[in-house]
Amino acid sequence: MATDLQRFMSGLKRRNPGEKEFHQAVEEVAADLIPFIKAHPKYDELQILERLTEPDRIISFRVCWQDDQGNVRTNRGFRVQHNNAIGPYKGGLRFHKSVNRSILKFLAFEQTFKNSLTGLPMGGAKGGSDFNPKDKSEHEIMRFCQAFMTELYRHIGPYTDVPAGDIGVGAREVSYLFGQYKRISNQFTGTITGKGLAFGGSLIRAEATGYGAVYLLDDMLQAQGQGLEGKSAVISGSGNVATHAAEKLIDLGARVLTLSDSSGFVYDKAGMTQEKIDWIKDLKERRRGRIKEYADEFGAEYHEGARPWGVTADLALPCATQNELNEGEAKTLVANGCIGVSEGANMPSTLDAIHVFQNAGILYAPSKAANAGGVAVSGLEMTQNSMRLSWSKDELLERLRKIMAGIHEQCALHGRVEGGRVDYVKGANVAGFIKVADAMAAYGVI
Ligand code: NDP
Ligand code: 2IT
Repeated sequence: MATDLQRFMSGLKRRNPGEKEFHQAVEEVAADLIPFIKAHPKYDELQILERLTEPDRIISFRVCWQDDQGNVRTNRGFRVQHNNAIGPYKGGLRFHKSVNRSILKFLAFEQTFKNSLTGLPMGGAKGGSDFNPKDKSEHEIMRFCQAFMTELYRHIGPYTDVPAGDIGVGAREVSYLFGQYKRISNQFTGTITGKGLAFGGSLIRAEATGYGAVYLLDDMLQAQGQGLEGKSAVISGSGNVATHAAEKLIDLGARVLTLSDSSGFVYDKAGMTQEKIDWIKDLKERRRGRIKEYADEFGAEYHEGARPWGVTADLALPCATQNELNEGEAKTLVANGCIGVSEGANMPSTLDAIHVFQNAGILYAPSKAANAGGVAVSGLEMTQNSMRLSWSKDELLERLRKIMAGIHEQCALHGRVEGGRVDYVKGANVAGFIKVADAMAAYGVI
């Protein structure tokens, strides 16, 4: 006989054919929520889970621009406005050749739970384009951002939907997007976060996702009477999230052994330092180079076409992309003595990999909890924009630290399982759900 979860998933798959990333994200959440809803039937009567797995709306549009040779190029742009029960839609924009509806639907769905966990009034959304920024000139990137915003601007606003960055959308792209938004709308509002400090941006927004993922790991270790000091860590990615996670780990006394990009990973047995991380930030942000150059510069090992999960370490932080850590790799990490995983990326572990971590009983912080620091400081950027004031670095670090501690507390409250252990997946799913579900219930059938 089919279980409730199987029945729910077969309906979802029928309604959303071929969207495998979306199916995966929903299955992880539904596995925890279906039993929770059974115990709290009011959510069932109101069909909250059914409604929460259907985005409020999906906007898809053509983006036409001209390359440096004058050729006309066409890309597809999207905004998935998933749920605004507890605040304006909020979530990043991703520019990557792999972007499609399924990927943005999974990201927007996850964002709704993540934003709820921060305790700030933000709904969930995600957007982006299949535009590949890698082989494009600065001028091409600017023209693309302007063309993209020329269509997106009518769907967003400070009380409607507030985009930000994600893969392929960093400070440069956010600036071009915001500049075009301001120009067309003729309004200076906080409609995008991750802005430059000169035009309404917030201190520590760039650092927040990586730092937050490390703070949560620290809280999980501390709850077991342990700490980060002296622990070794493997990290994937070398972008915004990965470099700032590395920076905070080093700051708190851990040893960072690896970083990667889509071509391969570097293994620095001597351990990375703040100077080396600064070098990588310059390599990636300004020079737009490849991680291999790190190995040449600092005499580290380079493993072409491979991921770092085979390197022995106490901690693992996947900070690149979805499904970058599979079941076999999870088993290797556990067999090599890994005791803690914190997901800087969104949905980096496959469902089977998650089950390996859960069955091994190691500390595992799922992405919707672990990487919530980024959107949390985006929320604080919105607050500062509304007040027309800016907080200091210390004030923001303190607020971020408290928000991550609050997420740890909520996970512990809702994720306690037999034997006193905390299942952070269950905790994050249930805690994130309750606030959104109660708001939806209060509105009636809409
Ligand atoms: P960046 O664009 O700054 O960096 C992305 C990194 O991941 C690069 O090293 C990139 O390598 C690597 N990467 C991207 N796609 C792939 C792929 N298909 N296979 C292997 N490696 C890949 O992005 P961010 O650091 O901002 O984002 C990283 C992750 O963190 C994403 O999952 C994002 O959704 C998530 N996240 C980001 C937040 C933020 O505030 N920026 C907030 C919360 C989550 P290469 O250059 O070779 O492509
Ligand atoms: O996945 C994410 O949480 C982000 N890319 C950040 C979203 C935001 O609005 O800052």
